[in-house]
Amino acid sequence: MKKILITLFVLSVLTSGIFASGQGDEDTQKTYNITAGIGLNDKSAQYESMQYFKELVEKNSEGRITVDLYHSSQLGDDREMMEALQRGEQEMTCPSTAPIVPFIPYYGVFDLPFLFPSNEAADKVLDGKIGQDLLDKLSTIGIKGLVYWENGYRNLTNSVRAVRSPEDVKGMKVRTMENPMHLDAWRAMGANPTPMAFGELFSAMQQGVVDGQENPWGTIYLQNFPEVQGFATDTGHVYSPFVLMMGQKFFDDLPADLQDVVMEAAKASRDKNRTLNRKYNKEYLEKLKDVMTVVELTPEERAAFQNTVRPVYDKYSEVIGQELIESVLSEINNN
Ligand code: TK8
Repeated sequence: MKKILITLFVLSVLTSGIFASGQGDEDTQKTYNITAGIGLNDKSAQYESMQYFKELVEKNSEGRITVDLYHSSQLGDDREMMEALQRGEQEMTCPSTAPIVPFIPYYGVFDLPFLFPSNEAADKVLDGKIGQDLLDKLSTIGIKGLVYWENGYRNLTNSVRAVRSPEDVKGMKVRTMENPMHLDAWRAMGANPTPMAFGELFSAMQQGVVDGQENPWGTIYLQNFPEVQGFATDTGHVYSPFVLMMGQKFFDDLPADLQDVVMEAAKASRDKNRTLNRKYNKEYLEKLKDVMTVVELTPEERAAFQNTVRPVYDKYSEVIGQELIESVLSEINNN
C-alpha cells in the first residue's frame, strides 16, 4: 500500500510539472490577432498612427500579436465598430468621442463648443485624471479605453456660400456627427443639421443631400472634400479627440506581458499621432486655400459664433454633469 501511495505521489508531481511547464509554454506560444478598423482613409494621420501601433505591437510581442488594419469605414462606422468590439467580432477601433456619447453621456463634455483654447490645454485634460477616468468608464460597456489620439479642431465647409457669421449659416443643411449637442449647436445658428455616419458623408455632399459639414483641415483635404465643397470657414468650434480602444474581454485575456506591450504601443503612437496630425492640419489648410474659398474669421466674428452657441452649454450641463464641466474648465484655466 505504502509503495502505491509513493508511486501515485511521484506521478502527481511529474504530471503537474509537465502540465505546469506545458501551460507556461502554451501561454508564451499562444498568438493573438487584432482586427482594427477606422473611419478615415489610408492617407490620414490616424491610419499612419495605426500602422505605427501595429509595427510596435508586432515587434515587441515578438510576433505573438498580429494586427490587420482596415480604413475608410470598411468595417462600418464609428458606432458600428464600437458595437463589434462589444460583441467580440472586432478587436480595435478609434472613433471620435462624439459617437461615444449615446453610450456614455459624460463624453459630451468634449462636444461643448469652444471648450479647449489650445492643443496643449486639450492634451493636459485628456492625459490627466479627468481623461483617464473617462477612459475607465468605457469598461462599463465592455470596452478598454487605451489612450486619446487627435482628430482636431473642427471647421465648417459648404457648397453654398462664404460663411463669415451665424446669419450666413441660416437654412444651411449641415451634416453633423451622431450626437444631440452637435445638432443643437447648429440649430442655434439657424442651420438645418442632419446627423450622419462619416462613411456616408462624401456621397451626401456630392448628391446635395447636405450642403456642408465640419471636420479638421486634414480630413477635409485628405478625404477630397474640395471636390464637392467650394467654401470653408475656420470656425474651430469644437476640438475632437479620438479614443483608441480595444474589446475589454480581448484585452483581459492577454497575458500581462502582452497587455504591457499594447499599452506602451498605445502611448507611443498617441504622441506620434498628435505630432503628425498637427503637422497635417497646418499643411493642408495652406493647400485648401489654393482650391477653396477659405474664410479666416476675425476675433469679433468668432465671438459671434461663440455667443450664438452658448445656450448649448446651459442645456447640456445637467446631462454631462456640472461637476465634470467645472473640473475640465478649472484644469484648463490652471494651465
Ligand atoms: C471617422 C470619424 C470622423 C469624425 C466625423 O471615423 O464623423 O466627422 O470627425 O473623423 O470619427
